[in-house]
Amino acid sequence: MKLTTAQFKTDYRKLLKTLYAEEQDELSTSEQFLVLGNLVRQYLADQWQQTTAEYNRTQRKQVYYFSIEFLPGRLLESNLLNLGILDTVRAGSKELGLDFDQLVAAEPDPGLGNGGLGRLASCFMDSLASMQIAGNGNGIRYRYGLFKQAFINGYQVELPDDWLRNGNVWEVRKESKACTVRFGGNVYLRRDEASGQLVPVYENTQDVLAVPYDTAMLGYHNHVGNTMRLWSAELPPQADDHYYTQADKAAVARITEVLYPDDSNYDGQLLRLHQEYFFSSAGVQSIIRHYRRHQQSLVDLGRQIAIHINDTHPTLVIPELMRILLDEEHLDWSVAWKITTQVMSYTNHTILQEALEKWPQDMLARELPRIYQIIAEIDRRFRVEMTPIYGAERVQRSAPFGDGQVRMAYLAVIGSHSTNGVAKLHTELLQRDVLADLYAIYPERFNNKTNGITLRRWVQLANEPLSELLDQQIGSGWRSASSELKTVKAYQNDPAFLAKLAQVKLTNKQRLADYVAATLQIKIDPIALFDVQIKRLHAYKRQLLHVLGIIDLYQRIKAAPDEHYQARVHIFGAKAAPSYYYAKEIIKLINALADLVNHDPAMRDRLKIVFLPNYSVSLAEKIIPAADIGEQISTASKEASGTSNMKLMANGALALATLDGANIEIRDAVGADNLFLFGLTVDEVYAYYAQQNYRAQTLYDQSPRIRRILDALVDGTIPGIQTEGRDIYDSLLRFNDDYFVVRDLESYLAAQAQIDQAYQDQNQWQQRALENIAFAGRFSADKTVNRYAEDIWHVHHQSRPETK
Ligand code: 4GP
Repeated sequence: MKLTTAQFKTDYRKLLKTLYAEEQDELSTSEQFLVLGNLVRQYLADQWQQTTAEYNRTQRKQVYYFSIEFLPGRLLESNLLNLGILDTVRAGSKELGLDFDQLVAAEPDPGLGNGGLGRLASCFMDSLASMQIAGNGNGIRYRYGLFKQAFINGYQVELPDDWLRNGNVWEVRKESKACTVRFGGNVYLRRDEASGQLVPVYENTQDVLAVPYDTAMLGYHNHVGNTMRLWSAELPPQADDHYYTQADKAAVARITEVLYPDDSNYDGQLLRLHQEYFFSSAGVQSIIRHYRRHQQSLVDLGRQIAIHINDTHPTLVIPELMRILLDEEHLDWSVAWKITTQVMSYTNHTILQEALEKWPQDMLARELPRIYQIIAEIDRRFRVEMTPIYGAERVQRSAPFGDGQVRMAYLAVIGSHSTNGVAKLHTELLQRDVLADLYAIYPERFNNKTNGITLRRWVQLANEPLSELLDQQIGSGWRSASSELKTVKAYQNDPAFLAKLAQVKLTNKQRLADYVAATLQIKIDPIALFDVQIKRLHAYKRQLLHVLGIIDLYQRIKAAPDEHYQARVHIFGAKAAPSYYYAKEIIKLINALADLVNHDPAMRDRLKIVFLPNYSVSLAEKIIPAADIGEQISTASKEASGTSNMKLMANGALALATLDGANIEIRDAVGADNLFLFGLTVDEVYAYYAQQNYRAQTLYDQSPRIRRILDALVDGTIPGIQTEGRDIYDSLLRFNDDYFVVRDLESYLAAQAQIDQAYQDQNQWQQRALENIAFAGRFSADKTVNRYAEDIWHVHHQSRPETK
């Protein structure tokens, strides 16, 4: 859009007066943010309204991306960037005497997700709009986000994340578009006298009103404003014959009160089931209602809408759509089923057994009786159809019902036309292992869609110094067409350019160092190598391996203080699920080690450990541009894809990585010389499983170095971890190290030694960083959503947005 600084200033002053009727300097930073946010809301309104109107007018096929988590990050800057007025507003703010960076920081960062899965959903929202795909988000408006993490005495404590405290400038409440979602009660089918059709009769249900809150998702310089719709649970309006009490109100509000704080882990609680059905049902109802307003026949539904199931949490959209088509639209089962499978598609995000959702059949029958009946019929028909072809055993292993439970991933595969994994290796493992029986039955449904990230947020916004350097060197075309990043490779032998690249990294490291000094009072030197691991705390992601590597370095410096060591700062960001005891012990270990190392004069200028609390999208934006090394060190096979690996490479960090998830594809893109690989391969891990011949204790007995490192957990080297140190030590030796930490330790240390060596030659290091940046376009979410659009959703898209 077009905006002059003068116009912006006038608009800001006017709105400030309307909203607060006060002088500018009376407002707090947070209030100033609210004025600016509201103003940007006004600026984007045209674009948003016109897109919605255009979708209604042209009846383009719509994609609905259902996800129980979204992690959009702060929206002020990204909306300004997408509108093309970031520089103008920044300059105007300055002239108004506002501290723009402070206003940006005053925006709450919506923590409506745990990690990769939720952030991927938001990267996709951004790319859908930028690729001009008619894509809508559908999720839950949690009153409280994921907890705020603080450390007390090195232990994680969880504080409420009251992100809506000052309201949310970006959302619009649309009570007129509310839906009713039914829980519990009894249901039976009765033949309607007049029409002769079977209709369900519900008794004693608990009805909950789902109220949507819409947020605009803007495309980059293309005048598109898509919508992310988040649902909030409320009581239905008071009826004459029924009164609700305060307690009723609180019970209903609980459904959307708080996000389940668990990543890659399944927690089969009733409230979670309610959340899942709540947003699935409300979403599908509103889609069909909207569709019905514009279309006569439902037979075309599969050509007009696509519903995407992001992990199994929204799988109940399948029986819910069947319910509407059968009970309300009176279609035959076979017609309804054909439409449903045509509409639905599913992404799996993890192969961890503990993360595969299964609901007890009796719980589902009690809580959602009609939905249960429909799933039972899906199960019955699946068995009838497949048993003669595939045999009873395979069908029993892969049907929706099994062991008294409803297996949600199986239901998702059976009730949709597409199932995808999120990296090549992950998709292979789904086919070979986790979903092998269903793959044998429906091979044509399986496909891979390697994850991607939006470079707009993760480079343009997070790393302005790099963006400006790229503009100078290769022009700004890369900002809308990420494949143009490749052209920067032409400068890999240009020492002047490499020096500038090094300077950019240093600037970012200084910025992070300032932030660390201000928040943690730890002084770190930007000249040191910054080695970063940022992700949820989980045993399979192996933060422990990283910690053991640091213990090794600490011990080596202690033993030979006069040697030369590459100065290092190890940076962590990680939340642990509140009930994940082991993960919390690792947090305590990291903090205790940090305490020891950061106060030891022998470590000064050589080794520092920084554990930044409350890892979030906005913290990631600070850390990633400053990283020299990004650790992606999961046990091979366990990390479905990873996405911080892509963000880090795009910012010129080199990966220290196992051959897991998308790391393999990153290696293929940049070449094995431009990252540091180590550790067991998937085949080796699977061979250990098959032969059951892994013994961590033997490795400990054989290697003095491993012994010295592990002993530090229990011999008092690190003060304050008597319990934690012992538990972790036991997990490795007594309980035989589920994630092969000990097995990979020496190979990890060797890779770290290579890194130290490589870092000495800064020219070559920058060449490698350049190579990573140049190939980051391959992992642009724009490309990923285009592949979804073509192969799965079959929707019209534009592969290159017009730039205005
Ligand atoms: C994550 C996977 O662990 C990660 O490898 C992947 O990159 C990400 O999804 C996006 O596909 N899974 C979760 C989860 O966040 O809750 O299962």
